[in-house]
Order: sequence, then structure tokens, then C-alpha cells
Amino acid sequence: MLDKNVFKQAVIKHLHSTLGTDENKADNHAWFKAVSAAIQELVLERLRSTQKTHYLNDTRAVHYFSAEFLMGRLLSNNMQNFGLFETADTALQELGVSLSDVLEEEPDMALGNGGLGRLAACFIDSLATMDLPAIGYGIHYEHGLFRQEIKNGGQIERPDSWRDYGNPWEICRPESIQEISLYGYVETKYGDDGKIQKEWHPGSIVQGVPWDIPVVGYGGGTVNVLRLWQSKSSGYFNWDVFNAGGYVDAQRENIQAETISKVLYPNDETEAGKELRLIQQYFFSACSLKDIIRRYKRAHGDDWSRFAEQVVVQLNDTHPAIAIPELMRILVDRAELDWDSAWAISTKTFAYTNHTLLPEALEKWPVRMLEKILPRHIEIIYEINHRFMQEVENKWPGDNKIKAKLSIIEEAGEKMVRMGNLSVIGSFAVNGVAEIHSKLVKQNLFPEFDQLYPGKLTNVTNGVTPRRWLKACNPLLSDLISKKIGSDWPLQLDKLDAISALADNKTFQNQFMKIKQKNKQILADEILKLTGIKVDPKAIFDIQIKRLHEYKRQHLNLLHIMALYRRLLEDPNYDMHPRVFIFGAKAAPGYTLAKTIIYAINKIADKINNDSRVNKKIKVVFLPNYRVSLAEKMIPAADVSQQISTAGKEASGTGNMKLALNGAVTIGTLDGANIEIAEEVGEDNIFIFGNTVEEITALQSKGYKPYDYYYKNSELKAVLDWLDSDYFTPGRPGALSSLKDSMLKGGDPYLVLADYDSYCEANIALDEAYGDSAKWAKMAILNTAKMGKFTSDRSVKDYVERIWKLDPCTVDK
Ligand code: 9GP
Repeated sequence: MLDKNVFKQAVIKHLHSTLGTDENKADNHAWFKAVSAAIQELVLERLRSTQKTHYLNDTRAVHYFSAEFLMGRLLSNNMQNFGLFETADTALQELGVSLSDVLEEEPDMALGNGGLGRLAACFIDSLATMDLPAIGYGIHYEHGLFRQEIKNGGQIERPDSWRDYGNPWEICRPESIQEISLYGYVETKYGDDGKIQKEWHPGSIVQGVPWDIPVVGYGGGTVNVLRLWQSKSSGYFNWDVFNAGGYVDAQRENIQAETISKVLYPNDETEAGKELRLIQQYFFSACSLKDIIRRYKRAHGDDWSRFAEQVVVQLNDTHPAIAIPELMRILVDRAELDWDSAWAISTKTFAYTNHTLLPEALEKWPVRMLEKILPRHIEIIYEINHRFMQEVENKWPGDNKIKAKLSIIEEAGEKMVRMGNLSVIGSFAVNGVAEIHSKLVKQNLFPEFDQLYPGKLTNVTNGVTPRRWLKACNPLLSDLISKKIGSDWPLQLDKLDAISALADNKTFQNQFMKIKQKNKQILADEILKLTGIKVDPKAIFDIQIKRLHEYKRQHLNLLHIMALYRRLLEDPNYDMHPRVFIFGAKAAPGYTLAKTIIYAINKIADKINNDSRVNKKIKVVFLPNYRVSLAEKMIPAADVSQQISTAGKEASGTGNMKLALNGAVTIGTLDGANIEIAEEVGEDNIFIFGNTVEEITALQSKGYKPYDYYYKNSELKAVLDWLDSDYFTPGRPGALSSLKDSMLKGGDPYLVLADYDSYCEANIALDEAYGDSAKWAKMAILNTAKMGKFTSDRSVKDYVERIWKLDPCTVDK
């Protein structure tokens, strides 16, 4: 690898010959570009070796299809993974440049909404680190998730322009452009052998231009690729369709082609329900399949028999599920395989991950939309369904209820294609993302599928990469850990358990908590810079960071904050440790109540922070534009991790893992991966509260009555009523009433009120525990120590062994 002087020379060479500037003129952005270019030279060298090795070994590879990859920044990560971070730091210092200022110049690659997209980013990091042949496939959105500004307390969405000044990592590959078809009609013909043949005459053709982002494994051995497709007009104009009267169809291409990869849908957990969204899904799935097939054919020609041996495609949620009929179309219409052979190949190729049980997030597309956009695919879907219905009939003869439930086509109301059912039927493995979630997938979402295909439905608990989420984001703690237990923990996270033995050791406790204190000071400075709010780093830093959604219950946190505020007003000596409640969250632009919750947090924050009667005890901070790079600053500074979703609603969560890994203690419900975190850290080191899934089901089946809780608890009633006043929104009475209404008149769909009491109790227990500094230090240390299970390397290993069946392939250095 590079030594300091060679590195300096490389950076200066790029300042001069790539950027046309010099050391005296260069600003931080130019330094960022030059440093990135120097690193990219190494990256590309390793990328070339990796690709050559994979090609020569004709390796089986996993193809991770995901509409979202939330990569964040890459420079620091790539330097860390090459072991060059310290070298770069000293080299730049000697050049009079601050590495941390340079790192701040990199825009986040925010091509995802939240957990699902960030999980994909962690998985491709682990795949490269573990020398596994893999490629990520997604969309090269021109605009990633919107930039959030807060104006007068409310969220404003601004376009995210991550590539405005170029991106140093991506490589355009025009030699691998793919063309895909849309619209038009299907012609039925008879071949010479009398067999029916189908020919799709598309109304328009769109080009997919691939951009490759290298994915550097830790240690720099393997560099895999994330291939993102940008849409482009092909300039094709279909005379056939035009002459047949399809004027609009024939011209649609030019208007739409470049729109396809324009923006990431800013939805999280909700169905987008837009034609463009379906086109996006088809666009990247079809380009990616073509790319895979091109590569396969280069090695195996037209012999399809080995396709499923070489290729496994993981569908990240149902977003790429249209790849299933697309592969069938290619095999049946193009390669002219008979249906059964094609289906055998296809169902050995795909595996599907389910990430949610929320009904509104389970994708369905109107049949008429598919008929229009993908007329051949809807025919194939009907054929898949027809054959599947025969299987159902064999298993449950005459049971039309089960047929209606399992059918890919939903017939009640407007006819819809259920992408979840299609994914289960068309895949050889289906997994949920945490134990409880996978259990609910089996029990509630797809119980009959579980009976029909025993063993197909399984669990792979999520994980996060410890390289980014501890080593890089928390250098002080990482160094301390490495000094105590050696430096191989980023590759073998189980080794962290060795620090459990130090959990009672006073010196270690002091060292550990001193680092937390320093990280809190750094975050306090950042808070001041971003919001003008001064917070005391000695206070408890209590953090809730995630997308804004009612099921995640930021409003439960808020009700408790309001209750503390009241308690302090009523009793100025109310005994509590000073606490700073810190939020980061984006709301989907069309999700009105979520935006109201952001507004409420900000308005309540204004009031509390400026009320000298209480602001030594509580402060509330909403950090705007929550994103990966901000998470990297917040997580190391957290004392408390809020994971308070309604039980059964959060499939897994991954922020919960990152925060605990950095020594935050969780206050959480028995939901998602919280349950497994609790198992690992032990009940003494986590604050669990609230109704369980079973209790919630029972409450709902006997008729849940939020008003009962409202009238029973005078404090809860008072804080809810407070929302009706203009206390927090001077001159705008009722501006927060819709929030109260959602929990009373609206029926409180996420059972906030049912969990309120036990949440308050858990908070009291937490406050008491914090008062005992040795006890708290021990809890924090054990949280870090016990997170070994939650490395994404373990998740990937589970996928590899149980689903993907991949062998590692090391790349010579
Ligand atoms: O809501 C889940 C979240 O709990 C999980 O951690 C993440 C990764 O598996 O996926 C989220 N689901 C979605 O974003 C959409 O289904």
C-alpha cells in the first residue's frame, strides 16, 4: 500500500493534472476531489483484479436487486478499508490541510429512504469484505432522497443534488448500455411447428446506461461493484405502433425516458402507487437481468442449463419482483425454452426478502397498468397464476377462499397484481429480517404459503457493518477496544464479547465513559452549529433517529417530553437527571400527520428550550436533514437509544443495532430486532416496556378504546389537551390538534396511549439507572460487548450458507 510520501505525490498530481489547480489555490472541495482521485486509482486497480479473478474462476455470484442503496459518503470508508486513513491524515496535515474538513465536502449518496436502503449498503460492504462474488443492481437516481429544511418548525423538501459537482467514484460504462421495452402490444403467432409464439411489439424503447460504483471490502482484497442504471432516450420511434393508431404510446418514450431515473420516491413503508414507480422497477430489473445474461452467455453460450448454478438474484423487497416474469419472458419468448424448463430455472434463481408487514407497504399494481406498460408480462403473470392455482387446488381441493387469498391477482374491487404473492411463488427462498418478523410473516402474512412450501419461508436477522458503524464513526472507542482486545474485531465482531470482562473494571469504565463524553461534546458543538441550541454534554443524550412514521411513535416520545415539562412546571424540584432529547427524521412529503409530528417536535422544542424554568433539566433538539453522515455523528454520542415502535410493526430496525454497538442503552418495545438485542445484552441492560404482539392483538380484538386511557390518566389527558391550545403555537390554536385527534377520535391505530404508562415507568427506571454512574457505565459497555451477532457479516454468512450457496473467491494482491 501507499506510504505517506507516495500518497502526497498522488494527491498533488491529481490537484495539478486532474483538477488543473495547485496547492495554493485549492479549496477543500478540490482537495476532496484530489484525495478521492488518488484513492480511486487504488480502487480501480483492485476492481480490475477482482473482475479478472471472478471471470477466470467462472464464479457463482449473488446479484442484489434493490431499488435503494443508501451509501452515504465513500471517501472515509474507502480509506479505512484500504488501511490508509492514518496515512492520509498525516499526509494532509503535512500539506496544511485538515482531513476532516476534506471529508465534509463529500455529499451523501442518499439513494434510499431508510433502513432498507442502508441495509443493502451494509450487505454489499460485507460481501466484498468476505471475498464473495457479488454485484448490487439499482437505479442511478439523479436526485436522491430530498434535502430537509426546517422553516418555522415545518419540514420543507428541497432537491438533493449529489452529483452537481461530479462524483469521484462512479464510472460510466457506455459499452454495457442495455435497451428495454415498454408499452405496445403483443402479437400471437403460430410457429412452423404449429406452436403458439408471442411477440411483444413495444411502444417505446429506453436505454439503461450503467454507472459503476466500486465497493471496497475491508482490507482492500476484493472490490465488487454496485451497478446503477440511468435512463436515457434511445431515440427510437415505433412506426408500427404509430401507424396502428398508438400516437401517444409511440411518442411517450421521449418524454418519459429520462424521467425514469430522475428521482427516488420519497416514500418509506407506503405504496407509491404511481405508474412511474412501476416503470422504475421494471427498468432497473430488466436492465440488470440483461446484463447478467450477457455475462452468462459470454461464458456459457446458449446453454441455459447452468444458469441457476451461476446466478442467484436476491429481491430486496418486492420492488424488483417484476424481474420474475421478465426472466420467464426471456426464457420462453426469446430462448424458446418450454414453460416448465423456464420455470425450473427461474424459481432456482430468485430469492426474496420481505421487509414489512404493513399492509399499505405491500405492493400491488393495477392489472390495467401492467396491461398498458408491460402487456407481455401480465400474460406471463396470468400463466404463472393459472398453474399455481392448480397447485392450490391439489393441496386444498375445492377451497375457493384459499384460492382467492393466494392468487397473484386480487379480484375484489379493481383487479390488482399482488407483488408479494408473485415473489413468494417465484422464489426458492423467502426471508424475513428478524426472528419475530419472520415468525409473523409465516403466521400472519403467508401462512398458507408456509404450508404449501414447507421450509421456503425462513429468517435472516439483519445486521450492520461495524466498519462504518463503529470503526470509522467512533475512532476513539475503536482505538480503546483495539488496545484492549486486539484489532481484528471489525472482521469478527463476536470478539467484542471479550470486553464484557472489563464491564466492572473502574479504569475501563472511566475510559469508556470519557470517550462517550468527548463524543457528546462533539455532537453538542454540531448541534450548536446546526440549530443554535446550546446543550449541556453532561445531560443524558437521548436519541431517536429514523424515518418519521406513526408506527415508530416519535409522538409517544413527545408525549413523555411534554409530561416531563409539566412535572417540572408543577414541581421545580422534580427529581430527574438533565436530559437532551434529540430527534432526526424525514417525513414522506405527502404524509401530513408525519409532518405535523415534526412541526410539533420543533414547536415544543422552541417553548421548552426558551423556558428558563425548565431548560436546565430538559432540552429538545430536532436536527434537520437526517442522513447517513449525520447519523455517523449522532450515534457515537448517544446515551439512550429510543426504539419504541408498536410491537409487530417494525420488521427489524438497524439503528437499534448501531446505537447499542456504540454503547447506547435501548429503551424499547418487544419489536423487531429489539427482542434479539435484549436476548444478547440481557434484561438488566435494556429498558423494555409496552404491550407485546400478543397483548396488542388481544387489545384490538376486544375493541381497543383509547379514550379509556385518556380518562384514566390525568397527566396523559393534560398533555393531550395541551395540543389543542396555542401554548406551543402562539396565535395558531389547534395547529397541533390533528395529532391529538389521531390518538383519540382517530382510534390510535398504533396504540400510543396503551403503552404510555409503561413507557413513563421505563423512563423513570432509566433516569434512576443513569444516576448510578458505575451501573450505567457497565450497561453501556455490555451493550457494545454483546453486539457481535449484529454484524452484517453474520447476516451475509446466513444468506450464503442457507440461501445463496456461494463460495468465497480471494483475489491475489
Ligand atoms: O421497516 C423495515 C425496517 O424495520 C428494517 O430494518 C428495514 C431493513 O430490513 O426494512 C424496513 N422496511 C422498509 O423500508 C420497506 O419495507
